[in-house]
Amino acid sequence: MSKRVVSIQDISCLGQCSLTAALPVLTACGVECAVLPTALLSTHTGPEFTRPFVRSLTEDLPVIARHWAENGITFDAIAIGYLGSRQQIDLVSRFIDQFRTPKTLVLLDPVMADNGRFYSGFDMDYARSMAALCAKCDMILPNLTEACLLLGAEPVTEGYDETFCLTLAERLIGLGAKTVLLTGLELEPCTVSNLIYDRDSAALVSAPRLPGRFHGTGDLFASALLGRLLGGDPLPAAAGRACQFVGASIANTAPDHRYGVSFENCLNLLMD
Ligand code: PXL
Repeated sequence: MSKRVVSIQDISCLGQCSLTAALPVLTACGVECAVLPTALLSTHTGPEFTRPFVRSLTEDLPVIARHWAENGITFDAIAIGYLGSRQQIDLVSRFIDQFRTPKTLVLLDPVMADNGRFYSGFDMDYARSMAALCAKCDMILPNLTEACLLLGAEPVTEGYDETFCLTLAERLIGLGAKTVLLTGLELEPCTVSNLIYDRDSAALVSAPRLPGRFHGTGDLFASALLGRLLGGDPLPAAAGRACQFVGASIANTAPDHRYGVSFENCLNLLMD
């Protein structure tokens, strides 16, 4: 029987990110993907587009959750991505309390910043609420900027080394998550590394860094990682497979396609 995940994040109608990435990726991994859309946006908020139309679905989240609870629905995993407000963080926190069972894996990508800066609409108050949500999660997947902001520190973007990342990961474990996966690190030239860290072990999963900056790769990585984990891969293998999938998707993207990556022809890499 396939596993069931609920993916909690916005639906950007166009943009190859958030739910339009999670649904196909988790499905390719053989996982049933239910969705709890937190907002409807005409596109993502990246600089490739003008300001998008946004309809918040905040009020609808508890109604949907209540209906699921009424029908006895449970989830093997709860995957949290881009959220729009501190109120939504609180609602997601309650959703975890309502739906977590002893076997549920709760995975949080604290999407709010990259390259040393908050994305549009986020600030330190939001980062503090996100840090509190980490305590309820089994695994968190911040990039380096998000990791610093979760800890209330100035974002670091260059001149760091593995020791610095290990210290950061140790401090993030202090927020309460069992496993930290620090994504998108540049520890060597032309290489992208992910640091997997928990109380007992630390491992680096690395791949060649492809030139350019691409939107939505973090969302694709998070869903591929979760899909492979639920498919039975051990964490380092799942991270390796997710890295390979994202790398191939970037390589498959035409240079003039700026707003996302063309991952569709690479989904086969995630299948058994
Ligand atoms: O890819 C992360 C993401 C998801 N959803 C929306 C975004 C972003 C990043 O900017 O704007 C709406």
